Amino acid sequence: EAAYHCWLQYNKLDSSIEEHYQTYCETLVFLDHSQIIQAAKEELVQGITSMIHPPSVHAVPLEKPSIVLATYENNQLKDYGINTTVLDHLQEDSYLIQTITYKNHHTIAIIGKQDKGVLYGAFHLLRLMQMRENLNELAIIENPSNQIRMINHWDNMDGSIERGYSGDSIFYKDYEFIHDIKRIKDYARLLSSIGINSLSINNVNVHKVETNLITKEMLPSVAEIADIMRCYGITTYLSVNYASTIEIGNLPTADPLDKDVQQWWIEKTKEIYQHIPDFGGFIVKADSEHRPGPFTYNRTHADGANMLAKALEPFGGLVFWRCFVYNCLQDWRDRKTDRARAAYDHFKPLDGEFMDNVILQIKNGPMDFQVREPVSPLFGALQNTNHVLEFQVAQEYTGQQKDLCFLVPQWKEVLDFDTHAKGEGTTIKSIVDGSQFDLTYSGITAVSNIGNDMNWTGNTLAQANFFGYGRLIWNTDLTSEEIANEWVRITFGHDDEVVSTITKMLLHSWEIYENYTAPLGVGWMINPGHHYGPNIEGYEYSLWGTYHFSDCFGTGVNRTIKDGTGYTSQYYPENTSLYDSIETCPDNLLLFFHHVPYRHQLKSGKTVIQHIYDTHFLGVEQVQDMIQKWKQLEQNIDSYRYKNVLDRFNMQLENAIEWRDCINTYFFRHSGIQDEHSRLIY
Ligand code: BDP
Repeated sequence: EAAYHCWLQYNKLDSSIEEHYQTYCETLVFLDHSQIIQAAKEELVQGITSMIHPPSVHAVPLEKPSIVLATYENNQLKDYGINTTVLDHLQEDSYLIQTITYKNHHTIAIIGKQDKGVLYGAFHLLRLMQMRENLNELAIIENPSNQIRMINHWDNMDGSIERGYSGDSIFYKDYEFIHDIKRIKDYARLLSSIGINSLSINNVNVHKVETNLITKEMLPSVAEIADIMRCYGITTYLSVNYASTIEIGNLPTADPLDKDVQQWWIEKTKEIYQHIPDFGGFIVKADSEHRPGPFTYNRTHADGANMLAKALEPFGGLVFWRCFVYNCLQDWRDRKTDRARAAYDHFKPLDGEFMDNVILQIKNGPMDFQVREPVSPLFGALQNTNHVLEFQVAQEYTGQQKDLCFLVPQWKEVLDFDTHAKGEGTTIKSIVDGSQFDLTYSGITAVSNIGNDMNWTGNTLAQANFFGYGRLIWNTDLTSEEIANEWVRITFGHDDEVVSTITKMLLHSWEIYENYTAPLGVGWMINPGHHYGPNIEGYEYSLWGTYHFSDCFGTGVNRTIKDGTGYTSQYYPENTSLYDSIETCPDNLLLFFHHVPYRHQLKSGKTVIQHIYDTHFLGVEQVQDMIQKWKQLEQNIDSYRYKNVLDRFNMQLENAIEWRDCINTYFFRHSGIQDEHSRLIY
């Protein structure tokens, strides 16, 4: 089924283009050997066979047109006259693709700095062919923007996935490993085709059963997954329970300064590396949402993280320590305990106290993957601690892969945001790629959106988020348009109407989703627990710290310095004043930073209340419009994918209508202000 293959479609080419590609594709020459190069070989053979016809494969240079693949220190490259010195200063995952003449024959050379680069280059060439590009004058140098390009699974061993919207886990079922080697291998192919090089395979909320993943009973099965991932250049990680010493170690404590605790982790880590010699390390969610952590022992998060880092250090392992630490039992009447402040308040004072193999993992915003949030002020504030940015590819708060919400434009806004940490131009992307503060480890990670549904992502169009995430973090300068267009073409083919309709849908979908959900950056207003659909006051009087403070006079959260929570002071002065002043605060974040009367006038010229009404009516119309446009594609898309998406759109419409009606009615009745177009009645 086309849906299963996602963007690795490799459909038969038209004869005109086939002729052009055929010259090169008759012959493949692999000058080096490794497991990873073997994967590149399999992929090229598979791709070329199904697009054109089976190539012949060789291990020595041949005097005829060919595709030649090697790592850059291979001596035979001299004969080909290729200068590979540009790779000297590039990252280990970099590669070249060049069209050259070798003994009078047109040849395409794919040269990786290491074997991983060869594999990435092979996928790149296949993508060029899927895109129908001309191959005659290729001169490509690729060097990833980010060193760590990771995906975190939130899979549980019972088979469920926390915040999973595409079926169950591909790794576990009924507290056992599934051992579905074929599917895991296909997953690895998808991951490496977009440059992902790190994978954690279990939920950050590590419950009783998953705590056992680091025991001798289960490590062989973890190793089996790691073995597959390794062939695709992907390092495997596990989320661990901070209190493992108590849960499975028979110790009375998890105090990070306790000698027995330290020793237990040293032994345990040794054991893990016996099973998986290139094991990546641990992901840790500690002292967050009822997970255990060092606070219990009056220790800091640096104490906790460093204790694990010491155990991993001899093996080159890493600790990803999450900064999603806040009090989820806070007293909502105390407006000074603003949840948005929490990550910065906890971790900024510890900057510089972490070992070098600890990487702090920071969500893009200060709250929790809402449709609109400002950027976390920890970026730019941490200057002496390795860290990565965390996105959520799973659409927990953005429609749960029923509603269409292409998140690349949102991620781009985050990456392009200027923190001003070292003056103008200190963008988030230049911080998380490690260059601004010269970090040893840096990059981007994200919560996975895949499951065992036939099409991996529930809504087939949600494949675009998976693909887009990988492509964007590999090259943070790609535009949303480029990524969307590329994905549509290689996934659905080159029919003009299909390409233009789906590309436009993707590019507008975030804005559309925002239109009918929580307005102006205020967030939440979502059903507690499962987080789908509206519930305006669902969290308003709970302890989770996520409020909008709407009453009959106004709405929004006052996070200003003068009389609010003071959150705005966590930014560098340029952004503090931007957000602190109601005059300069951007409309789309107004209610995140300010409490305003309903008749407050936005920069758009509209009042807040009229903006709410208008966007909510508009959002529903936009969904209706997408459905109409989708229906026009029926003849041009295979029936599975057509129907899969149409079903989701119908659910989205129902959802959008419910949001519109709940939000508009709520604000109408609270404010008593009529819609200018009289669309509301009591
Ligand atoms: C929230 C999810 C929750 C996760 C938590 C986390 O609702 O299920 O456990 O984030 O990131 O978005 O740890």
